[in-house]
Amino acid sequence: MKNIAKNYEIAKEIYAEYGVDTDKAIEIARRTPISINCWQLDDLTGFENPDMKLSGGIEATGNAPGKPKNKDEYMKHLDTALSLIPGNTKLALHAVYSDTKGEKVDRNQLEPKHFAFWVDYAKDKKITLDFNPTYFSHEKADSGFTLASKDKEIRDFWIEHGKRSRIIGAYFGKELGVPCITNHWIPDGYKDTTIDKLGPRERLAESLDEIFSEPIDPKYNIDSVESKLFGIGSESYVVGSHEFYTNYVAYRNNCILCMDAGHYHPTEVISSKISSYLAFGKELMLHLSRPVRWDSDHVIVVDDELKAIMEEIVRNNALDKVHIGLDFFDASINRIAATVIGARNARKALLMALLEPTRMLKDAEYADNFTKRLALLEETKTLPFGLVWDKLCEMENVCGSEWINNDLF
Ligand code: RNT
Ligand code: ZN
Repeated sequence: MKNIAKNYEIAKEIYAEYGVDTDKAIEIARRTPISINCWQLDDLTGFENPDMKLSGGIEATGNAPGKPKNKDEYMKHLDTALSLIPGNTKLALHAVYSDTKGEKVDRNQLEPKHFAFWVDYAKDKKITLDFNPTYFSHEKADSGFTLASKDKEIRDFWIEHGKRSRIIGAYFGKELGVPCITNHWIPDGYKDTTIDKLGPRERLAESLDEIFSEPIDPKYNIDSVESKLFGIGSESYVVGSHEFYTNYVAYRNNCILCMDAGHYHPTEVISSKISSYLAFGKELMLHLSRPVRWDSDHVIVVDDELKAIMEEIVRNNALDKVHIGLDFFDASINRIAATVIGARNARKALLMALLEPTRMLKDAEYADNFTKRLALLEETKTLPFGLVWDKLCEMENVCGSEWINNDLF
């Protein structure tokens, strides 16, 4: 058995030599919300239709056994996952996780009551909720276009879905006392060389204007719009590009930008972009994901980019400005464990950033002592992070590293 208390005392002393208060780091790491994507548990199947075919150019590849067969099984798997995830947790739902009690309710008819059971669940588990309209996996998205469609009837259908999603988000926020982030991602784009790139973007701007026309108190709901570079079937042109949404957010000021770590050129990283939004006082939503060669949505690991993202948030004092959400789906490994691994990694990386001797590093930088900056950065890599993480888990009543003895494996 590990001696968590004794180990922690040693770690605390070592970090103090670098001017880092480990108690404070743990406290902030515990209370910062991290929004866990509900869709890793069942490959984004949801409850709307058991034969759901995922569309929109996103894919959960693999066929590991154990995918939940129905809502009851899904909820049990979620219970297990949550029991292994420490810290202030939000759960990000998608509109297809509604409960319509057997009644056929289309996406443009969804109401808060179809998600009331989630509010009860969240209250019971002491978590809060985020929301995502599902602008895909539906016959009205079969053309590959939704809010930017040239067909007004299609656009109107999805505009109504967007509006209703915000109302559901506001309901979550009101009930749970924490603003819901309602994240709008659409698949719209073309596979091959596109001639009119402007028309669809003008239509998208207009559709969004209509969706956001009703003001909602940000105490209850904040909307985010998620950009993308390409998808399967939209390799050549995506209407909702990074530049499109960056401009939309800046000019309209009615929503915030969501950056997904997998939605950029292979050598482009979101960690380097965060400060450019903070410089203008903007809030941001993040989808932490791991693109392996493409937007593959692998489970996030504690890699350089995940650490860099958390460092940017912490170094810039932006924990209340940057909303941290997860977005991955891997069907080749145990889906509950995948959720847990990703969620724990996000909070681990956050704690790592909070344990950085940022003061000393900034002092070296401002003194133009770049040699010291580099030396210090390298020294921090061997500090006893794991002992502090074990302490955090113990305080949360969640297994530390011994969670790998769980019978999920
Ligand atoms: C797709 C986007 C989007 C989805 C989820 C399921 O490329 O990343 O966030 O993954 O809405
Ligand atoms: Zn995403």
